Amino acid sequence: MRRPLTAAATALAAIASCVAFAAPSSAINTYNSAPAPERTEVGAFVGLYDRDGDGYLDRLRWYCSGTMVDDDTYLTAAHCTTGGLPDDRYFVSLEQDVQGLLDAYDVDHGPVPTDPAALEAYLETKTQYFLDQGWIVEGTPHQDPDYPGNGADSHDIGVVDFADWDVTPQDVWDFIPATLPTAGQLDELGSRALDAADWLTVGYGTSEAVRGPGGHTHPGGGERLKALVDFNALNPTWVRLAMNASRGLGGACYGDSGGPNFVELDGELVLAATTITGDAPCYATNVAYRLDSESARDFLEPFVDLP
Ligand SMILES: [Ca+2]
Ligand SMILES: [Ca+2]
Ligand SMILES: [Ca+2]
Repeated sequence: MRRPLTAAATALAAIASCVAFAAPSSAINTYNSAPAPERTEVGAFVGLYDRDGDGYLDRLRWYCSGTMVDDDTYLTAAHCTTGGLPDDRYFVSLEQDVQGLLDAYDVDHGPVPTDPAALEAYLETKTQYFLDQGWIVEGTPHQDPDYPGNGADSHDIGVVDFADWDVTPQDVWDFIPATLPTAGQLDELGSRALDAADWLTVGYGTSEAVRGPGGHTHPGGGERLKALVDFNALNPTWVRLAMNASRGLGGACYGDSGGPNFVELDGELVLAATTITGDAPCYATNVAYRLDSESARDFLEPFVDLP
């Protein structure tokens, strides 16, 4: 257990590693996964940011996942909302293939400039085009003030809020916000019922590790995919989910951070926990932050009506 599912210490470091690895194609793991066009409440977290800190914005890309939990609040991870610089801007896209849209723009409007000032101007024009097309909506990031917490509770929870913006995701896309759990709901259900239930992980992240001449890479990402996972264990703030290919399961990888892990209860999907970390090559385990805990609910309460 080691990897925040964007990557290391800050969102910017995480973004950087994603950029280095990403190439257009699919997301989540390649095994036992499928596109999820019906999961219209799940979106990509997109940033326009200064990756190298030279004062010029130099990247426009997705780097985490998340879920609309009401009309104007997108739930994600704190390690996705923190670490930016003052001029960075934050967006959510509920489009199915975000990477495809980003790539298509460059085909039509490129080549992408390399000079820092020209690149910043290009990316600002690209961002405005995406806003005008209704492919992204700009919002304000917030995170649990106790993040990064400690071993007992990482407090790795954040939101992008649109309450103070003229345009919200509900103005742009049709979606039904995800259902959050009630207080302590996973404890009340217990491990036996949780193991009997179906679990689904969704996100825009990269594929599992692929061996290459330079070591492991994680290709893909930027497209909304889903995969079945299986309940493994519950502790006070985490749900551990199995994602072994040999068991017919899929799973989450880099860029799926903040994305939903749904448990199906009485035919309804409940957003039980958000993807945070797992095993480095993305073959075995997804470790997700519980949303029915007191601390998660304390953080969410100002942003959304809790069940
Ligand atoms: Ca820069
Ligand atoms: Ca099971
Ligand atoms: Ca709200």
